[in-house]
Amino acid sequence: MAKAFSGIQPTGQIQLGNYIGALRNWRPDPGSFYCVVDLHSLSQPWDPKELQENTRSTAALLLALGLGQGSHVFLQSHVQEHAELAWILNCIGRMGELGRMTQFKSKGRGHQDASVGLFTYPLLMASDILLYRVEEVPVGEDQKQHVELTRDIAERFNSRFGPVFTVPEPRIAEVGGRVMSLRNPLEKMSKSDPDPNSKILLSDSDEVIAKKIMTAVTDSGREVAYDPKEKPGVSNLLEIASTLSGESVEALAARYRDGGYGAFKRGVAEVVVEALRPLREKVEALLADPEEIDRQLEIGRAAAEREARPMLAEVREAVGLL
Ligand code: AQP
Repeated sequence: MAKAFSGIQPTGQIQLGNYIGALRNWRPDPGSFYCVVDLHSLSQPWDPKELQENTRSTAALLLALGLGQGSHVFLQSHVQEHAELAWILNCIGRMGELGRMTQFKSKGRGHQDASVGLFTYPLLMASDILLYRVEEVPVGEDQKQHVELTRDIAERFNSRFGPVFTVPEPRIAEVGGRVMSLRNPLEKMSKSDPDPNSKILLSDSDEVIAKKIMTAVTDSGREVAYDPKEKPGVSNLLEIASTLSGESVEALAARYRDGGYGAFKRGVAEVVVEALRPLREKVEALLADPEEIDRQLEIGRAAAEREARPMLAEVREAVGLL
């Protein structure tokens, strides 16, 4: 049982890709830490009130998934060691390697008004991970490059100052590591996509989920087949249904092959609705009791600090801070 760390940004409401690519693979093992990375979400323009709401609802989701039992759930900004280690790692990371991060290239490069935080946030992410001496980081495919950067930073630090950090591995699901937009299956599904029909939110009602899937962009032809290159829209829906039902994409494709896209989409919608409903109901119940959310986050904060404090003290000593 490997110790794991992962985080999720409260940059909006959580979408199905976050769930399939990441949250579903977070295991409530002792010694694992899961975090709402609220500081990361300041790297893009934000509304303070919305940030508060999204932070609370994201925390409620992690708690509803049972990650506060066994493992620990907390808010990044509640544990100050993250920000301090981030500064030290900012002095270890290099401009060139951060400039190669594809997320920065797509969201920030060439934009003079992009925040400096958007450029340096992978080093805050490295700090999040390295504070907890974990072996694994379960993430979606889009975050793999940042975990690889974390490994490079940890190795560089260790070779310069001694064996302080555990070097973690990314853990990425074989199917569902990159769920695509329902409106453009060549782009990943994203919280911040302004088109509400591009993404399924975990808070969407049964009816809204079904409607979004029925209107998802599919491909030319009529045949349901798994072929991400030629049929990216259908293949995306097959992957979504497969991860949530446990049936292989091949078995699902065989079942719906000649029945037309309508019957296929109805089948996918049913799987998604049934998978998300119990989770949505648990989140709604928790959100009705914000004090309980705060109580559980406080327990998580204390557990996280017990790990992060001695780790940061070791780093400070290694780099020569008095
Ligand atoms: N479409 C996706 N398919 C599979 N995994 C995904 N993840 C995100 N989108 C998909 C994974 O979800 C975890 C949390 O993501 P994040 O909050 O750190 O930010 P992100 O990767 O930038 O996700 P979004 O939804 O696209 O947010 P915005 O719009 O704010 O940029 C990560 O493990 C991520 O890989």
